[in-house]
Amino acid sequence: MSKVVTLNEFIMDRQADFPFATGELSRILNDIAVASKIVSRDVRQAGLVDHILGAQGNTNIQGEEQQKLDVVADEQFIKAFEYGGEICGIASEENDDFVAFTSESAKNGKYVVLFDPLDGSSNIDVNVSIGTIFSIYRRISTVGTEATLEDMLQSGSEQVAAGYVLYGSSTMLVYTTGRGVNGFTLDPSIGEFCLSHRDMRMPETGRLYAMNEGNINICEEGLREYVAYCQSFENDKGAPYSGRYIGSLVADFHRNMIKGGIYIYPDTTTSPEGKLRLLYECNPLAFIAEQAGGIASTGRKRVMDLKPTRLHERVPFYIGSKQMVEKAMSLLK
Ligand code: P6P
Repeated sequence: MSKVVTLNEFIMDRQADFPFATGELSRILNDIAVASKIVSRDVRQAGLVDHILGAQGNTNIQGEEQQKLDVVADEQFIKAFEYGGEICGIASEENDDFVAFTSESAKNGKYVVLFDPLDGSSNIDVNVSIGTIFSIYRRISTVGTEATLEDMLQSGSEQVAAGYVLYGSSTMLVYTTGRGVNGFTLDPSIGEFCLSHRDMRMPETGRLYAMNEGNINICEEGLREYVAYCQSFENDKGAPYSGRYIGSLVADFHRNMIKGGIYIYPDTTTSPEGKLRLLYECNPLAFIAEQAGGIASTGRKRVMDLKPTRLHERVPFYIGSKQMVEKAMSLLK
């Protein structure tokens, strides 16, 4: 039986992977891990504790009804970042504007974190897996001052680390610092994230496609052609693919990381920019996908090349196994 490697041990062993300074990534990822354990505890009690279940009664900037757990998770991560000492500011799906921390300690932080604290939260009440997605950048503004909007609007190619937490049948934390992707499973009996998926690689191809086909008549013709290809006997497998759409991005993405597949959320006539947010959903997953050998595109452009102009801007999203995304893109052209 091999030795259990905890997240902290792994990061310390790989300190050289994060060239900016020893210990900084450890502290940031540790802050994320601690907040994730708290959110995992709350998610697993959601059905029991009435202060958690159900809607908060507000709507966020996305116009989406905020679930109580959204707010709890958002507050947990912001608290972890604000007092962790490395982060000078954050942007979150749940907050209309970015947050520049004001303490002297935080203003000396060298990094910003953009995150979706609980993506797929509409699934909470039906007990379907949900997730946290995060993206870490070095700040552009001067250390010792308050974070600026410019710090938040960086291209995905500038990310120094990115990851997700999946609150599924087990709670997993998966991250990259640009040197491969590694996955850790929370062992509740010891409260530690333990290395369970070393050097994750996304299969080059697969036969699972994830898309809300309710959009099939309001998306572009090329995508309809691709879905027909997936469903035909004349595709690269000689048999129809399987449709698998959980309606929870992190769960759909993680499945494709393991089994191979493609996730598509296109632009439609009703949502011309698509639905998913560039900064804290598409860019972090794009970093992970590329590090694992996959592709992340808007259907025409590499997601991580885009220059963001707004905190909550949305983009069409095609992400997954290299050959599957390339095939979809070829039909879009
Ligand atoms: P639809 C959840 O709100 C989310 O952002 C992703 O997690 C998920 O893949 C998608 O939206 C589901 O959207 O329009 O298919 O319900």
